[in-house]
Amino acid sequence: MSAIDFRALLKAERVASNKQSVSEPTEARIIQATATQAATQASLPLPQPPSTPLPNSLLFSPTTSPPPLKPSPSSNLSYYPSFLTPAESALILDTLLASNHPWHTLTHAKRRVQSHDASLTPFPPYLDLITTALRPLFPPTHPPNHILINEYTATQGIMAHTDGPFYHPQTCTISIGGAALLRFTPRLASTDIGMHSSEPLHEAVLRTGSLLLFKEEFYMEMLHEIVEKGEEDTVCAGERCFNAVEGEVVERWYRVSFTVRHKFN
Ligand SMILES: O=C(O)CCC(=O)C(=O)O
Repeated sequence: MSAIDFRALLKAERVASNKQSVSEPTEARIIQATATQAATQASLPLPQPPSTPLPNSLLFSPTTSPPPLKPSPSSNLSYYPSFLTPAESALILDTLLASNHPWHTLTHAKRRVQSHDASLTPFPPYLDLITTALRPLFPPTHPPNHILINEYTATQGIMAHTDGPFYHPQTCTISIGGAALLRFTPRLASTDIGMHSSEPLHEAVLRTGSLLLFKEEFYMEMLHEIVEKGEEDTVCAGERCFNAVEGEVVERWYRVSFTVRHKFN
């Protein structure tokens, strides 16, 4: 799999899982990521070959697409609400679910992950579309060359962690499916991966089709996490959530994220 910090994240999730007094609910993945009700269905996604061919490029361009939403707390946190069109999102999700790239199911967190390292194997064409569109947002010396794909049910999250020193300190997260609230919490020391976090410093709602880019202090000095939830919604309140209105309800359901980085070789 990928870098050492990813292993640390798995370990942290295992520790947290062992602390839980109740077993995780038996969750199933969802057939149609475009149907909200599907979030409660107990059925596995059926791999479906995409109905249309891949385009030559995504519509997104940092110069012609709408600029990142302002105001954000820092220029090192940028939210692009429309990185993918609904048609592009559906095509990318279908291609992902129909691909034969191996998934790794996390033993305790239960979600499925895929790792793609272009320094080992070229990206498949549908991921090339994403990295090509993102390339202008990365320094030319550190182009995107690594993608981690996380698949979540409505109740799953990801423990507080940093992405670690094996990558250029910039992460791009693209979301398809349900929304999620990404919380940035203080990082106390380099060994804090997986520790219970204190109050979030900042939050960002990750909606379908969006791109969140964070770097520098958001990468180096803060942990990020998506809290594990029951079926209830998350309420995003207060000034710390820069891209939601106060009190906005964030609907959690089936979600896939693509986290794109430059991995040092
Ligand atoms: O699902 C997300 O948006 C976050 C994923 C993440 O934090 C990671 O891959 O390190």
